[in-house]
Amino acid sequence: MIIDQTVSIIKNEQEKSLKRIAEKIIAKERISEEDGLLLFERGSLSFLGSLANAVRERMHGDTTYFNRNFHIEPTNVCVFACKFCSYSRLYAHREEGWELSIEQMIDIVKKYDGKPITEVHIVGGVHPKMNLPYFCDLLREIKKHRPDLHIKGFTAVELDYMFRKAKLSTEEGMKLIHEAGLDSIPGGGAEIFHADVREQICADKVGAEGWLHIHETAHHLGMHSNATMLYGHIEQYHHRIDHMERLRMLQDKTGGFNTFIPLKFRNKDNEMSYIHESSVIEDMKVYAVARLYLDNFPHLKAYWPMLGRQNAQLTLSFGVNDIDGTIDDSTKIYSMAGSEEQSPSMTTAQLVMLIKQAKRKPVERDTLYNVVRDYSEIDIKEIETNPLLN
Ligand code: V47
Ligand code: SF4
Repeated sequence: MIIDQTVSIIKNEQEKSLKRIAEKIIAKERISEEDGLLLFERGSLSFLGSLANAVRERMHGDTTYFNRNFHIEPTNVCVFACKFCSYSRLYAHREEGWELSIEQMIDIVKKYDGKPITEVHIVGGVHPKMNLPYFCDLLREIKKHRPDLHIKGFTAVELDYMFRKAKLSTEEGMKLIHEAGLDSIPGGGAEIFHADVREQICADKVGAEGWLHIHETAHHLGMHSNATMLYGHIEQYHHRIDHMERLRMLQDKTGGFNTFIPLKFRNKDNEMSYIHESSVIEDMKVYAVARLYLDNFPHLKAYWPMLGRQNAQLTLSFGVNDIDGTIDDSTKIYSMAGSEEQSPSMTTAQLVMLIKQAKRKPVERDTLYNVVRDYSEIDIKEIETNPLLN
């Protein structure tokens, strides 16, 4: 009896706390780390979903962005040994991997000649021989061929290695690579910032401070960047909150982040394959809490090649307002880790359909979220048959 009463008091206290958090969010007040933790621990899916959706609609209405991009993965040879990575091969085993020459990468760019693509996304392994001058040459060649293409490339992990090898400070290296043509920085390499987790899953690559410093430096140069969080492995809720707190603090300082991208850990063929993947319910909670916690991040993105199309569609009710791009079938980082999308590629018509089915408004954007075209009033048949639209 006493136990029952105690449980009921605790439950009531928690319900009151959740109500207070909801009131803060509705009043546009910032929630604390403690609040964030309680949302993960006690927030039901429907509670989190309705709050996150309210925030999303307050910020963006029904607008759901996508972009038209393609990916280049220069190599999967990597000096690091992240335990969750299914994609990389050590230099000693490089015959099992790939190493693209500048000519081969320019040939990939040329495949998109005449197509209304606005962005190239370049991310790969950290190759000991592909150095800063090599990538600056690549960037200059891409810009020479297609000056209007926005180049979003190289995670903070790749940049940190390149700059250190070139014996340059982060500021010097970033200035050099920006001048060579790098426009913005993708969000990868963040994983989980907390040292207790980082030491166990990716001990040898740049740590939280280094990752944040690289992004801060880019922001000071006027570049924008994204941030990711690899979730659903050994991390606990407080590690996720700590991760988002550090990002929120930097964003308060610089305002340079565009979008936050939670990345679901996939468990095929890596040293962490013994860990079960998170449930769809947990996935949706991560998106919702991210939308509620990161009040200064303008956008929340679901990366569909990794989540799958149907789950990506579902995230549109849990705070997400961006589902990345058309991509193409060349990206291997997720297919090798077990994603359902073995050759991820969606046409514009398919992306528009996916967004319209969720009763949202599909809008093509460029990397910096300038509107390229509003597709809400354009008929799917017209998109399918007009090569400029599809
Ligand atoms: O940092 C590696 C992740 C990231 C696995 O900024 C895995 O628009 C899940 O940077 N399961 C690199 N994730 C990808 C990246 C990215 C992706 C999409 C959009 C943007 C953007 C950036 O891929 C790595 C790591 O967190 N990753 N292995 C895995 N087994
Ligand atoms: Fe290398 Fe990136 Fe894979 Fe880590 S996640 S091993 S840095 S390719």
